[in-house]
Amino acid sequence: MSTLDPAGPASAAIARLWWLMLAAALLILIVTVALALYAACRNPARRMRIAPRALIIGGGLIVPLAALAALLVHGIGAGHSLLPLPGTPGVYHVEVRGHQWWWEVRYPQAAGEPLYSANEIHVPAGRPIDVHVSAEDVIHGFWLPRLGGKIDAVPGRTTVIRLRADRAGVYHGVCAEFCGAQHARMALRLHAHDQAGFEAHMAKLGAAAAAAPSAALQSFDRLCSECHSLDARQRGSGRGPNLAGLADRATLGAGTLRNDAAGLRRWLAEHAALKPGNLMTGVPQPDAATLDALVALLGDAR
Ligand code: HEC
Ligand SMILES: [Cu+2]
Repeated sequence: MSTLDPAGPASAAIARLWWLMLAAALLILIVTVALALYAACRNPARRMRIAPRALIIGGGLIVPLAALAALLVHGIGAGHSLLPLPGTPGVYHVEVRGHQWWWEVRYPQAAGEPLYSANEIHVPAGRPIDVHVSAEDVIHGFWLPRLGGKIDAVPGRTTVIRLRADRAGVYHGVCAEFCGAQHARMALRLHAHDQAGFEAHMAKLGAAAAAAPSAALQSFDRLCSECHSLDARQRGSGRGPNLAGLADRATLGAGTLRNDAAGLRRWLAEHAALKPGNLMTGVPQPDAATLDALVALLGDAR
């Protein structure tokens, strides 16, 4: 998650600014130390004095003004590269909503209903992505360090950040604004695919959950559907992450556990202890047979 390992134009501009500031700070440090050493080594009788007025005007006005002006020029350039400027062709649009403590993802579709997912965002690589960021409850911070700067997720408004992943790959992110007890367990991932891989992923996500009525599904409806949907085309109540395509996610509980059969079992049995205070509350402990059935149901595609 290093900002110094940029993978897109927005983060590259920020990294350039960082290196520039480091270089300038180092240069100033070296010059200052050299002058101090020079002054210390000189014969005291021949020591040169700088008039106080010159020191104030030079050191207090000219140097900071020059430094701030240089920073401003570069900062404006870097900030500009994060803006969702209109008129850019081929922009892909995705919506991300912060919840305590997970990320809801909504993919508007050119034709048809939007698709919902959570904690992992899939996008095409090499294309500008406008991420429309909002929040359900408190202020969260959307941040994918290798792709761009942070942007606040504010309840009641939508902020937009433009990112681009130059190459296919997985990019990790975190919530960057303290949002309550489990702020540290609010990770997210962005998968950038080539066009074919991206289309395949979205088709898979949108495919009707081949939900043959089963005992597992009945248990799910009874215990879980108040908060979760198993169908990417349905948001459900929005109280919990959409669980369609859960098997394709790397983690459970927004980075709390690895997502495999053992992890799923642990999450269902111990989520309150693993992520204390998380809002999956009041779920009766499923008996062993129900637990097996739910793990099989959610781990389906694995
Ligand atoms: C009261 C609402 C509620 C109920 C009922 C509920 N959950 Fe959850 N569930 C949540 C919330 C909220 C989260 C997100 C927790 C977090 O990461 O902070 C969650 C997370 C999960 C996750 C992790 C998803 C991910 O992508 O990280 C799984 C799996 C899950 N729930 C399964 C279930 C199952 C199975 C049931 C039924 C036995 C159930 N939940 C019942 C609210 C609920
Ligand atoms: Cu948060």
